[in-house]
Amino acid sequence: MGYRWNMAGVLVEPASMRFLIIFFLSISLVQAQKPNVILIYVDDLGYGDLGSYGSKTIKTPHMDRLAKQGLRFTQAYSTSATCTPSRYSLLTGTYAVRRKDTGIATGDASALILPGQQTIASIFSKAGYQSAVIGKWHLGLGPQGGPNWNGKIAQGPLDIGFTEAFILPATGDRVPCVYVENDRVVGLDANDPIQVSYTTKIGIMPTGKENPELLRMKHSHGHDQSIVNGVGRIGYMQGGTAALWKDEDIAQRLTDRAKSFIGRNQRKPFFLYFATHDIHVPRLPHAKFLGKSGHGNRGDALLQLDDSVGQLMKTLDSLELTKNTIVILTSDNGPVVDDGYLDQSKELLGDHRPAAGLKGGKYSSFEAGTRVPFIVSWPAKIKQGTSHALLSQIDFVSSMAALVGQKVDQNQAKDSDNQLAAWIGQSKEGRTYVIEQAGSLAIRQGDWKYISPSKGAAVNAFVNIELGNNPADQLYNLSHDPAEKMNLAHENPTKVQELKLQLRAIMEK
Ligand code: NG6
Ligand code: CA
Repeated sequence: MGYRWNMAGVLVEPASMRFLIIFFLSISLVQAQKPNVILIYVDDLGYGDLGSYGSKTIKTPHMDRLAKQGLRFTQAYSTSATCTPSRYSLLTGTYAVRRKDTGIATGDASALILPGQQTIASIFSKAGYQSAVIGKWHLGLGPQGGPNWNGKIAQGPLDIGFTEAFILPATGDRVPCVYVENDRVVGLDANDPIQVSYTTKIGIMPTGKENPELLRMKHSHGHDQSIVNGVGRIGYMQGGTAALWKDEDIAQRLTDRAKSFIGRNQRKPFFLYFATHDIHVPRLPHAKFLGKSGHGNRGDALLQLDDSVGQLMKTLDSLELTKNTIVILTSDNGPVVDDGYLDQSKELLGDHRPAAGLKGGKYSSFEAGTRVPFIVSWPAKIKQGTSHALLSQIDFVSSMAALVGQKVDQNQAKDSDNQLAAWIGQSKEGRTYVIEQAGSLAIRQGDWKYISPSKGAAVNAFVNIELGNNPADQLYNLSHDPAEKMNLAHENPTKVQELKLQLRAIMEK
């Protein structure tokens, strides 16, 4: 007497039945409570570009709301001062500098992360998350020899753990200027196949070099190959006319796609890697934003970016997902004003200070190259405030794995530590050191920063940025000298030696 059928069709006594019910209930509660994660990975956003990081002239209310409802970090770093290596490290948890082929990728590069390799997406997927990448990819696609633009593109985001992808293959200024959805170019006409070359001119599309009169936005350096939508790009392409993106629509197209992903997955846990094209060049914001910042196209692109973030937040609000969604907003590298197009950003910069007084910028080993805004919002768990913990994006993989209870294969995520407690404000301590990759390799440990010797140019005259390359050792004390003006290497040979050895030991790991 008293025995019942359980859900699996097995006869059990009432006490065990109660236990089973509680067990299944708690499992489903845990399921229900799994937080969603949105990583907003902005392109080329500087430490001083947001109101919440000191910008006075360009208004960024939505990103500031994120900062206000969450934690704003002051000492957080991307791993590199350019895009491809930062993204590689972010997604894999291994410093890109360990590989020779992770410099800025061309638009026809083959996949840098191979099928089956562990990534943050594969970890989220294992934890039962839907995971999408929407936006800029720039990590190569396809097997050796590059992707097949006219068929199924093998070796893409779907092969490394993402359940859905809607991407720009490389950057806005690199051909092919088309979207890829999952593993196919969107809107491609089979009778007008795409060809791409990064070595020789192909096809009949005019180039910026030969036909500058056809350009609606002139380049200041580079960007004089195929003209797409009146803008010179890097690389040559032919065909794919029906599939070409419209630069002015990119932000909204990506935002709409992200909103739809959130809407479709509102009842499942999801991970959204939202990698904006803004505020990278070419900066061609929608007419709604053009001329609105008073600071040229870079400022206008910031307004557009803020609007995209606002739309995502509104979507979360309306679906009542805000509370249990972790939103992280950060950047792949520091700021650059003229990155190759004459778009009035330099002329109208005015008092805006994209790097907030830090030295250098994009491409640089100095602080502005990699110290970036970093905001984490999670209303259900995180107290508002500011954290000075030392953070690196290299820890995204291990920290998020810890969040969702997944094991990390440390052989594959060699450099990633679990820093979840610091990321969600439960600890004031972050890492003891960070590695910064640019023309030379730097290490920051506490307040000390050591930049290893490099023979590269000291200044990139095109972008007007001090790169931090120096044939001699450089040592700075960031608490006394945040702008890295005084090289203290001579006076502190012991510190130089200590950091040099530490850097070597980490790289030999
Ligand atoms: C540089 C481009 C620059 C930008 C950068 C990559 C020239 C002269 N400059 O080579 O415009 O595309 O590569 O930026 O071509 S990143 O943010 O994707 O790393
Ligand atoms: Ca970038």
